[in-house]
Amino acid sequence: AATIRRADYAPPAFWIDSVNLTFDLDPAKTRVLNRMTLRRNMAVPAQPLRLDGDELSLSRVLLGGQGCSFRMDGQTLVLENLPEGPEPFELEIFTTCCPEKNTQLMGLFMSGGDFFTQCEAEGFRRITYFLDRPDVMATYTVTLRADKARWPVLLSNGNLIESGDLDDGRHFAIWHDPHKKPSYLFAVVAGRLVAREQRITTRAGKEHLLQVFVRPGDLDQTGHAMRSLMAAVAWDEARFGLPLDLERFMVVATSDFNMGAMENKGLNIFNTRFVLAKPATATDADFAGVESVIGHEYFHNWTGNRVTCRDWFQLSLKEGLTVFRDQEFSQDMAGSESARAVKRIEDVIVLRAHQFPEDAGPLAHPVRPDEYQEINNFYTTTIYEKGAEVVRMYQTLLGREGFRRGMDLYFERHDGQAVTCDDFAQAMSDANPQSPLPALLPQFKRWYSQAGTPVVTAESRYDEAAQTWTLTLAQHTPPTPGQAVKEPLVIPVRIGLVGPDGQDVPLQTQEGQQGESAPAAAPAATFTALLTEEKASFTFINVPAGCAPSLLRGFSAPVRLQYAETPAQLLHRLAHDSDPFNRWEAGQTLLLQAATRHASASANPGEPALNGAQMEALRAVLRHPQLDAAFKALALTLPAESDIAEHMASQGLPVDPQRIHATRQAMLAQIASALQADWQWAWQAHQGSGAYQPDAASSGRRALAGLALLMLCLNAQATGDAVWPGKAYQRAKDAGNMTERLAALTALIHTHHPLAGKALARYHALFAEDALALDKWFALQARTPDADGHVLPLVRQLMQRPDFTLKNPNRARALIFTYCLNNPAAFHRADGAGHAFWAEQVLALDALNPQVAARLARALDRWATLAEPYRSSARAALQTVAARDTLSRDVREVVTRALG
Ligand code: DPP
Ligand code: ZN
Repeated sequence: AATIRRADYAPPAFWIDSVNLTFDLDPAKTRVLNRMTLRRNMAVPAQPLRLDGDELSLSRVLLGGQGCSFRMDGQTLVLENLPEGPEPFELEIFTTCCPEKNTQLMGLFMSGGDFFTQCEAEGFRRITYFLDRPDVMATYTVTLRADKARWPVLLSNGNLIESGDLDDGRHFAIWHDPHKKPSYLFAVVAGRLVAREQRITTRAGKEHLLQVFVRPGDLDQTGHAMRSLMAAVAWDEARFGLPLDLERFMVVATSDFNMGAMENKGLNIFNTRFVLAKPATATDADFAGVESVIGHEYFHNWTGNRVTCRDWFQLSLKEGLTVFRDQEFSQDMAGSESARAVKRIEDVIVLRAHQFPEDAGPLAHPVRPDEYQEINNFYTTTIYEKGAEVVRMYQTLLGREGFRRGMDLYFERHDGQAVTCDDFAQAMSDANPQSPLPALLPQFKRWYSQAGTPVVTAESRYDEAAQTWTLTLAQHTPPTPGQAVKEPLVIPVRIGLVGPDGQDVPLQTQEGQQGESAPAAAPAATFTALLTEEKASFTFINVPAGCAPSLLRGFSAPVRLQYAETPAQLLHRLAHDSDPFNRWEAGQTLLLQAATRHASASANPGEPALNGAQMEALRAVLRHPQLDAAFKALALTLPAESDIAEHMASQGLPVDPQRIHATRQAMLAQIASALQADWQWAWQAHQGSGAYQPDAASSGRRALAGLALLMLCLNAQATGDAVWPGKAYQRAKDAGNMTERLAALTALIHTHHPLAGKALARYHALFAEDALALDKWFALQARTPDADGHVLPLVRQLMQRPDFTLKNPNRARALIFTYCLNNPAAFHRADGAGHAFWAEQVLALDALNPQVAARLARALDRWATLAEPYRSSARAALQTVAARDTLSRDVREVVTRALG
């Protein structure tokens, strides 16, 4: 397949100013008439017009109303004899496409009998021939015609201009979008839908209509989405001065969708998973997911739509920035300082669980990639989550106000344009001439061009006589595919010192030091050191003896920190660190170190992983009178098996998924048993009362109670006690909300309790008609801890059910992805059967939906870190897939790079 390179970017040879589309919607054969006004881009040498197409049937092409000559170059429509001057000309193209056969879910497709579109990144070319690239921006007028009884609601971007009835029971609607937009933001929906509506008046005094469209039975599940949308509108105006620019803002839910949601101008299309929520079927995490994705897509209206990307290499320009914005939104919505910190911890957990492995693996790529074969493969956690961390570092360097000045300048300069990551960086820098950024900008921009997670090594030296403390920081970024040599980055490292009494020691530097403490004058508790060299030292004065350094507070940069902290210092910080992120991190480091020791080949598996002091420290957190339940739940949750695996891989240790699983289970059992009385207390003290609320405090309480129940059932599994499993069964049966029901079910399943089967059967009977609740039922089982290899046969058996289908991405993700990606010990089997299953499913999915198949293909990214025999069987499975000659470009690129 051809490699597309960022360096080859050239402006388009033509501009498209306006597009007038008419759709005759029909599942088997939809006719599309595309009338567009184009003009030559006189700034570039004359070239033929080359219009992108994909799986279209072409009927006719007219130039200025007349037949004209054209030719096909593969799927590309080429016109040579066009006006030579700059004057506009009109082109009409008639095509047809087949939505009901569109299992890729790109372009125009059917879901539940309704029509939807997905055009990002290159789906518009599956609707009509076009310059399907984001730097070609046009105004769109869209006429939709369809059977009125079957598709009573007809939607497109912008404002409804006219609608009415046609002959033969058909009707029409005409939509006009006044904002110029790239084709990837185009959308059409036609279906039997109902809407929750809300009129709002924004700060600017303008009135707007917000609508959330769903299928008729789902209206009672749209309240949370609407509240989240109203909150997002208010937040963007208050925090960034960015108002809603449309009379009407629509969100539509579909149950067949490749991604989470899509920010089409004024007509966001969402996976039902991120719209529908009611307490009976949605967990606290689902409620939080709806809020953050509604926020994310809404915030794209400015960061993505008003200012868009020049080319797809700049994807993080909109995605990294918009993830940063949705993270900030969710933090602000969470309220208290402690709830904000919990959100930050959760975001970092996601980054480390997904982005760090990507950055260390064969598909590592920079935040702004240099090349790709299939752009769909680059909607990655590096572009999104690492991109968001890069944006966050501007805020760390510039402060909130400086960051806001940068945003203001970015919009002042680039509103209505298609721009690059460089343009964003330049606006941040130019708006903050007094800050350290302008001098560091070229170096800071290496965050966009260099792949790989930097390793920051810290060395601490205390001089008791002089009362000085010197911290030496060094950075090193390991090589990644295609990038052998790395240059030093600009790394903001926020530093604190926890004194012997548990209080922060004020940090005073000697004069002439780089870096900045937050309020300039008084010595602050946290100092931001800017590491710009390969190695640098920072000295602080008036430091008493016995302090514990607290480094990279708030996770101030997306790096791996290596610091040989003593066990006593770790325990001290777990008890006292004023930075909640680092306090949590101290506990995780302790647990990760214990797990790594226990899981390594030389360890004695009979020995307990945690010692008495460590257990007491965990007990103190659990019983702490001031800490929030949400924080406690995070601090008492063991690192995932995949986190332990990555930690071991980063130290060059072979990854044995079976040993890691056994270690983690042993640690769970140890914590369950040693803290038994405390878990009982935690369960009882965190029961809810009153109606379900998804707020941070209530969710935290449920998280801790759920963890306690799991621990109590684990302990019961060891002792043979029947009381706690009985309680869990009752809860799984009677819970008033899904969070508690799922926690109870999980406790039964994870302890292999005989009641688990009965509880699962009840669950299925209760939710047989609810697709999202059923997805959880499949996922729960795919995540069962393996006992003698029983999970793979279970997964295969579940695939045979009439309510399983590979064609629905949510269902495939619930069962197959959960098994392959979230149950490592069941997946990496000694007999290789898990890997063979993976190969089978990647190939089956690839025939239906390459984009989804390519995601599943990523499950073996880290094969090279595995111990034998897992490593060989994983490679063999990759080779099986790679040997298929009919692979999509998507899967081909993933497996080729994985095999290196
Ligand atoms: N729909 C995806 C997102 O919002 C791609 N833009 O991130
Ligand atoms: Zn996005």
